[in-house]
Amino acid sequence: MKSSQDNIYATACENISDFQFDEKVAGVFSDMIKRSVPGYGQIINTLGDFANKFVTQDSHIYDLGCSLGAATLSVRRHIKNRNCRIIAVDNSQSMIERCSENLTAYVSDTPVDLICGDIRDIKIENASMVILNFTMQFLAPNDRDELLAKIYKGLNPGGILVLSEKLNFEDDDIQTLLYDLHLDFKRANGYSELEISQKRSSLEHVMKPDTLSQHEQRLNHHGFKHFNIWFQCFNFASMVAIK
Ligand code: GEK
Repeated sequence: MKSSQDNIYATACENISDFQFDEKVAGVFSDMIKRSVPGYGQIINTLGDFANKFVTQDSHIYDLGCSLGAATLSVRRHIKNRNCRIIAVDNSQSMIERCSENLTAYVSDTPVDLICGDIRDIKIENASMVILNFTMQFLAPNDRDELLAKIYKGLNPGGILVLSEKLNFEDDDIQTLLYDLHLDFKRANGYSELEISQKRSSLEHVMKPDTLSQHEQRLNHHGFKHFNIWFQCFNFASMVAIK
């Protein structure tokens, strides 16, 4: 996947507007997410391993908030069973256009329905795997319950939800420690103090992380029988919940 270097926040802006997944962001997204989310590459690769274990014949796989299609491509490479269909959804037209190009660059027997739409409006049915890879944190907190209820209903018994999110922590010292380690990660990846602080302002009203226990309680409440965190680096985590 080719991508230009992210320097969106490199020059000082007087008014920082709320972060949007627009054409500018879509054009640098691959670089942005790798330099901003610790463990992103490992999570993407492991989604393929989960697909290998959980995707069943004649079932659907949903990639909700698919961006440029990294998770869809990883899953599609690993599906062993026949007659599956991936439904990849994003409400950014710029992301969907680039995602479509990325998907057509590879040959596969598994069809992908690429939908430009809101994940809150998508019907989920006959699913053996649902992926929310750093997407739910962008939904209004009040909409998260309804989305998880719909996902639980649409999953087949034994189906898996992989939920990756930035986390908050109840313990203030841990919050500060892991937050600071993440800032160091961004600095080590070449982001300046100005870029870091302007991006933080742009995300302030747009991305609302939950704590691990909020996730666990919500997933339990909606009926998921098995839950655990399978990956964590600083304040970024990926969780699994099985129906
Ligand atoms: C990856 N999963 O590379 N409906 C549809 N799409 C949405 C909505 C919504 N309500 N809200 C946000 N998005 C990807 C990375 S990025 C995470 C996911 C990040 C989309 C939004 O347009 C964006 O493409 C994606 O969710 C979040 O594995 O940037 O930190």
